[in-house]
Amino acid sequence: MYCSTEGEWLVPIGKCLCDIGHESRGVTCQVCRPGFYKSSPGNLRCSKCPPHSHAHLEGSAHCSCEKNFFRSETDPTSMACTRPPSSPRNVISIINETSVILDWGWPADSGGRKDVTFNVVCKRCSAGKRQCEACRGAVRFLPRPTGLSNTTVTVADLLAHTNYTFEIEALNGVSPLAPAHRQFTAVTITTNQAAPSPVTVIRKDRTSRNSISLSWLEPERPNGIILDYEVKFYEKQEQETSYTILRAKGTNVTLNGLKPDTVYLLQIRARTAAGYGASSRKFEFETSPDSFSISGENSQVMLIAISSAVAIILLSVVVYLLLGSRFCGYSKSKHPDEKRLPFGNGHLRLPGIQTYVDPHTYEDPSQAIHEFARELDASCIAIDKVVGAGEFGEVCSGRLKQPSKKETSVAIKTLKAGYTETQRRDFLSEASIMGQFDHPNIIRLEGVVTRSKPVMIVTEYMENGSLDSFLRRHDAQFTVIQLVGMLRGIASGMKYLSDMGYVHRDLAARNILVNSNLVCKVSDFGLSRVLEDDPEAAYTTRGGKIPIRWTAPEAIAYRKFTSASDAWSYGIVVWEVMSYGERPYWEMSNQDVIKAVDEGYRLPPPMDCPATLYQLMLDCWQKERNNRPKFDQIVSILDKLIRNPGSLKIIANAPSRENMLLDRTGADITTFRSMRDWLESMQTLPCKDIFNGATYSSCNTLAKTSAEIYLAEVRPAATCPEWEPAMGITTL
Ligand code: ACK
Repeated sequence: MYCSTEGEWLVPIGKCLCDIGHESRGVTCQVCRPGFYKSSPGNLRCSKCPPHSHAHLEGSAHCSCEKNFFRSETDPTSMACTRPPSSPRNVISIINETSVILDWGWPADSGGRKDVTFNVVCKRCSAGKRQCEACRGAVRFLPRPTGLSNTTVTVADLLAHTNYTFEIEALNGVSPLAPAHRQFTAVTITTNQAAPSPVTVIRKDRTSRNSISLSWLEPERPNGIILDYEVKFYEKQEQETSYTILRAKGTNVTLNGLKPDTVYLLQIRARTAAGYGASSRKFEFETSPDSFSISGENSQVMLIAISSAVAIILLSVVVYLLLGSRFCGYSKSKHPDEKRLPFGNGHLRLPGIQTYVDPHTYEDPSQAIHEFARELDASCIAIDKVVGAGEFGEVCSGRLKQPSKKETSVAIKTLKAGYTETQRRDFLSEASIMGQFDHPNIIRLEGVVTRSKPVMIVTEYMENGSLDSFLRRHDAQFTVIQLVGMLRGIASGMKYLSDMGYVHRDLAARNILVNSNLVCKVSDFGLSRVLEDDPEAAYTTRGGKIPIRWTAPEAIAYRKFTSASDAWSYGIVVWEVMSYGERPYWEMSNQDVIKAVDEGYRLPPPMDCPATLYQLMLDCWQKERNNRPKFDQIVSILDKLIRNPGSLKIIANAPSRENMLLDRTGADITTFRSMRDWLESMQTLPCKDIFNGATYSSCNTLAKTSAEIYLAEVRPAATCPEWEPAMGITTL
């Protein structure tokens, strides 16, 4: 008996409890058998050790974890032992100038836990050196670099033209217990060139009646070597109707020939090889009302009291000489690069904007090839194996080792023996075209071998080969964001080509190559293709035929190939990607495809295709080519989708995947029907009668919802007003 707090005797009641590691058997307690445990006193039975743990001894209070399995401090003893997750999979990087979106797949093995998070480590690696250093400076991670629960992160404010390696590490609650087993996947990227950031600090050094001297600080992020600055100025009261542009090599300039006592507005922008950066804000300056020169805002104003006319003249002479000698350094006469370009209202075509040169315009084709492609010594190339058959010969993989350069993997297109001079010229024309391009989403030409045989075109090697077969091999294995990332890359490459004035004419998934980082690059820059009459043999690239299923109606009908017809083909590529390499229009004949498309039918959405992406396809397939989105708009739409993954959640599923076409001929025809029905009926009845059908209301509802998201969140309505009325959203 023992005493209570109230001073009364307490009589213990109840019964005996079995100790930890023991269970009650009748009136006795027995030890837990090996493989069983009991972690608290009581009369419960011993429990079997949870998965990945063991208890070799009898009477165990808990089970120990197997090798490489762990229990975190907060895990109950009844929980299975777990291990760190495996590394993230399928990392893709979408580079946009100096930022990169990294997206990856969930680890194959989460280690038996649900608390998986990701950390991203940024390292900067110099090309020559093996070692990388942690990224310094103002690199920004959105939303953050560590503890990410989503499988995507944006890294911004990187340096231009720089190699970075990102280690994406998967962690869970037991990862801190196994620090030696970091499970990460590394991806190495090279940032693109980027235009310089704006000039933010401009200082007025001196003003006179007719001139102003200015200096400014280099932009905070030059992103390359600044070639020159453009200084644009105009009288404030003229409101930019007439302006003058000066180009300056350094960070100062003198504006001469100004009106006295007049307010001028001025903007400066820097130029690098990547083009012009954004203009600075407008700075306001005023010339002096009289012949005195006054030092600038930030310098001390010196007002000299001059009592006699002689003194004024003397001072003016001195100041004139001083300014004159200082300004000479920046004057036109001493700087031939600083040109004065007065313009009225019109536009000014500034240097630095590159356009594509058709190699066929060269009288001598060998001149074009040597202008745009580097001649390689055949001894620098080692061929490893044949990877495919090109139109002119085999395509091989191999290695290129140029003097004082690192060995790189390359693809080698060969020209088969016995070629004619025309075949040789046609074969090499692809290199003349490719050699003019420099973009991360365009296949890069390493060089050509023309002075020995076999004649070869050497390009960067793309480990995953053509996009169509790659997707077929990996059916349903990527996240939507990964697919959109690939599409973004293709659109970015196409934007570059259209900016260069190059029309591809054969954009299709088979002509996109994929590297080991899932970066997609546009390839196949052959000769222009011409439609021939035989509709059944419509596609052999160099045989003068065109790929009907990928080609816009106006290009088929009257060979109107433009960047807008490339946009149509891009819509077909989006369909191919979202259907993992399905053949557009399935087994329909080319003639039937031409007829169906002409009558307003369009491919239906692939299975599980986000409504927003399907809307993009429909926009690319607008009959009126001017209503199709431009590639810069496509890139920005896809960027918005990537940044706003919620916009990909509504699925535009057709009732069934196969043999369905979507009629877009009129606003009242809004249903899906089987293609067989459709083909049969087309021969007998007007389509409209046939298609006024049963599934209208559900499809229409879906169309409305997806269209709302698309309009509200994705499509840049403000920048492309021509999209609005003719979008065909109500006809989905
Ligand atoms: O799908 P693939 O393996 O990828 O088969 C075709 C084949 O050659 C005929 O075009 C492959 N191929 C073409 N260019 C390259 C390249 N730059 N890197 C890797 N494979 C390539 C293509």
